[in-house]
Formats: sequence, structure tokens, C-alpha cells
Amino acid sequence: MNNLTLPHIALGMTLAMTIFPSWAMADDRISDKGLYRVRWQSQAPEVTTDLIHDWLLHVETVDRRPADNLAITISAHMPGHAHGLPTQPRATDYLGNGDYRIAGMKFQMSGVWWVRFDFWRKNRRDWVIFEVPVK
Ligand SMILES: [Cu+2]
Repeated sequence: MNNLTLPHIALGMTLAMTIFPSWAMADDRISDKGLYRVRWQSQAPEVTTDLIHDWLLHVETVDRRPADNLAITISAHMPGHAHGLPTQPRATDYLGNGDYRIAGMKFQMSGVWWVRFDFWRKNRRDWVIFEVPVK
């Protein structure tokens, strides 16, 4: 578990929109324990194999307030396959407004992946799993 201290940058969506100028692949879900509404967005217009790229993770409380001060870890695997990711992606920056940069995403095989984000804030943990088609 990486217990990150994330720098706070008070530029909010402006910075996030500079890094992620266009909507690419995206999906949103409610976390397992119902604490957060989470949306991922890929920096790449299409998630393909062997591409190292960033994701933008937007995390809100269910009553639509930005969820800041989260420690986030990332893991992924393909259902039925005995392997995970070739990289260890990390939440490297807090961009404000509930936006976190996830750096180092890379998938080595095409097909369906389950990408899991775990969130810690104080002693509370929650997680969300996204099903991501990789081309
Ligand atoms: Cu596989």
C-alpha cells in the first residue's frame, strides 16, 4: 500500500482540462461501500496494448462534493488470466476538484480488464472496480 501525501494544486478543472483536453474513454461507478462516485478518463483516445499513459480519476462523495485527501492505490487483472499489470500505476498528483492523476497505466494484452482503485481516508477504505476493454 502506497500512503501518498498528495500535493494540493488549487487550479481545479483548469489544470485537469489542460492535461486531458478531450474526453476519451470514460466510465463512472459508485464505490463498493457507497462512499464515492468515481469516474475514470483515459488520456489516450483509445486504450490499446503497450501504451504507457495517464488516467484522470475524478472522485466525488455521493452528495457530489469533491473527495480530496484520498490515498489511492491501483491494481488490475484480466478475469481468468494469471497476470496483472506490467507496471505499478500510481496516483501522482491531486489536481483539485476531486481530480487525481493516475500515471503509468499500461496493459500488455487486449481484452477485458478489471481495474480496481482502493481509496483510504483516515480509517475508512472503499474501492471501485471498472471493466475496461483494451484494444
Ligand atoms: Cu491476459
